[in-house]
Amino acid sequence: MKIKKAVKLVEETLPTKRYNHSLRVAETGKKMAEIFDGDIKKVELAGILHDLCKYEELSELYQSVTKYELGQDLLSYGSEILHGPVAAARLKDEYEIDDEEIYYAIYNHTTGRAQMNKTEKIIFIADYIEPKRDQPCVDEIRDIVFKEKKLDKAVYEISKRTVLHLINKDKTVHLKTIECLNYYNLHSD
Ligand code: DGI
Ligand code: FE
Ligand code: FE
Ligand code: FE
Repeated sequence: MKIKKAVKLVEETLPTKRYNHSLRVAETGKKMAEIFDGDIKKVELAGILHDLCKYEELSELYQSVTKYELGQDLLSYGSEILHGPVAAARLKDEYEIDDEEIYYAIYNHTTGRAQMNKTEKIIFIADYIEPKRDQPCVDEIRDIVFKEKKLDKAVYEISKRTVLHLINKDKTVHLKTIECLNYYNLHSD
């Protein structure tokens, strides 16, 4: 899919605020791809498209989990976990986006996982640090990326903050989120 078509699809599908977030994730990701020798075009496309299914009804997301055979275990999670996997599968199935790196980057953008590819790591981080994000101490993550230039350390710090945040809010933590936390604890540079 061409960038222009992706932008149009997201513009037509998502509310303006989320559309603008998607563009900022793509821009932040592109900057990171230059620094970390990533694939700029793949990062841009994944950034634009990552939240495509963010506003689908839960029932619709569940139907897609079954249709795309994403695994019945996903049915015990809400849309915050499902919107990535469903978007990845739909883009592959209906829009012929068959690049593996882009697929995994969109699929895992919320939870992360162990051993992410470079596009996947960049999207995971860019989603957290795009300029309008205002989580407490997000500037620390921006500095790890743009000053220290440590991608894996940024993934670890984001996972850690996400897990602490979820526990504080009594939310269930997806296994992949924990696997990501543990893997990048051991592998962050
Ligand atoms: O879609 P975005 O808002 O841009 O960001 P996202 O897809 O990274 O995260 C969506 C939400 O999912 C966010 O509020 C954090 C939450 N989240 C991340 N990991 C987990 C999680 N929620 C649950 N329940 N479990 C997780 O492991
Ligand atoms: Fe998302
Ligand atoms: Fe995220
Ligand atoms: Fe996002």
